[in-house]
Amino acid sequence: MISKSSTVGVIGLGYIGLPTAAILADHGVTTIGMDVSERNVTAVNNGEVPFVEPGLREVLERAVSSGALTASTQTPVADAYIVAVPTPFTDTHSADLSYIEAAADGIAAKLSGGELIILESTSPPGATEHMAARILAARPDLGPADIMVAHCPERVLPGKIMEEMISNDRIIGGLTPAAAEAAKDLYSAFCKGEFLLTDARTAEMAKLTENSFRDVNIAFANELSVISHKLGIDVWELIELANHHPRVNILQPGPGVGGHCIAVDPWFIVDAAPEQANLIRTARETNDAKPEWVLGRIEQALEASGEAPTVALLGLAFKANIDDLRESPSLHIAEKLAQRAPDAKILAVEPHIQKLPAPLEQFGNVALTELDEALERADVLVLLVDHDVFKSLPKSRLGSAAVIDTRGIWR
Ligand code: SAJ
Repeated sequence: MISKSSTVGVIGLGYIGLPTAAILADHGVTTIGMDVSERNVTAVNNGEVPFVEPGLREVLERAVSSGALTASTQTPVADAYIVAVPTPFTDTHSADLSYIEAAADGIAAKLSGGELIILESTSPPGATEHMAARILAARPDLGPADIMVAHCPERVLPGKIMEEMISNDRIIGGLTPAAAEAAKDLYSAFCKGEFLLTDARTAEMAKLTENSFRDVNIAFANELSVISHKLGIDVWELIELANHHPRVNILQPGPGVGGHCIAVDPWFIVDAAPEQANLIRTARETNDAKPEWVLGRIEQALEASGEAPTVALLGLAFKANIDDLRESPSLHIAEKLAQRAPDAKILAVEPHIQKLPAPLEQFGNVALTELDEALERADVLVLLVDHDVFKSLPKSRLGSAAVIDTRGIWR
């Protein structure tokens, strides 16, 4: 039985694992975080957050200084484990389960029987069963009845993780009903949302479904923006008007869909049922094609502004008010533009980072630039991310530059 006196090992101290570990510890549960990165582990033990997430630093500092949270590069002995490692996709859009497998191997070596093992990483259908089988294969002395395994997908929104981790409802899919109940006990330590118990496969698919739903809706908005541009219609006004209908709720177009979730998860469904997942695949392709459409518009504007133009790209993160560049369409646009317009000077403005991201370093024509300087120098201004600092700019600051606003903030 998992109780407040249990020790919990959190495997992977990234965007999800670290907030989970900090919140668990802050609610009095002895928590040991494990990460393969020595740098991350040292940062956590010093109460420092290695990435931007509002509110996390305060909770982490409390958790570490109370002694409830420690971090290590070794998998700890614990009563329960939460696995929160990445599940990237391969070149063929299949899920890469190698991080889950490595976590399973580390945990297997520490088990004595009776432990609860929760997979939180977003996973294709069957991944939880795969993780359990891998653990049991490494420990022939244990049988399926000796461990409890569940999938509890995280559904928090980056930028609001600290609130949503506590208030969101939680889907809990057990390989057995007892495993689901044990996981519910563990999350009860801090989660105030409703617990929705099911089997592991349905839980895996529920998480993928939520993100695919959002991807399809954004693809609809992105397609509308391309159609509206052709027809000379303001897509943001169009969507605002349509959304006044009581049963219409269209999301917002942008430069494409990024991040490690919505741009990735629908592919796991396509990979699991390629013949059936037509709409989901088309939505992914529509969103993936949007950066190229934006690039075309930038190239036209550069041509119109004569020789050796200066272009400012406002925002590189995958969405507003964070520093996360994973699968970022804005970063992709910056990279492609640097390649395709060697004569242009590219000023990349990203207030949330201090250093030009590695993929842009190889180009001599890109510089990380302060907003004020970029506004002063740009012939073409491209708004890629709706960071608050850009939203609060008065229109008068845009000067005489040609403006391409992919988020509709300066209409
Ligand atoms: N985006 C648009 N238009 C919109 C909304 C988003 O273009 O109207 C773009 C964003 O700019 C970004 C991408 O979509 O590039 C994804 O951003 P997001 O805010 O929609 O989602 P994430 O990836 O930060 O978080 C999602 C959330 N899922 C849902 O809302 C269904 C979150 O709850 C999940 O926990 C998270 O994925 C995850 O980890 O799976």
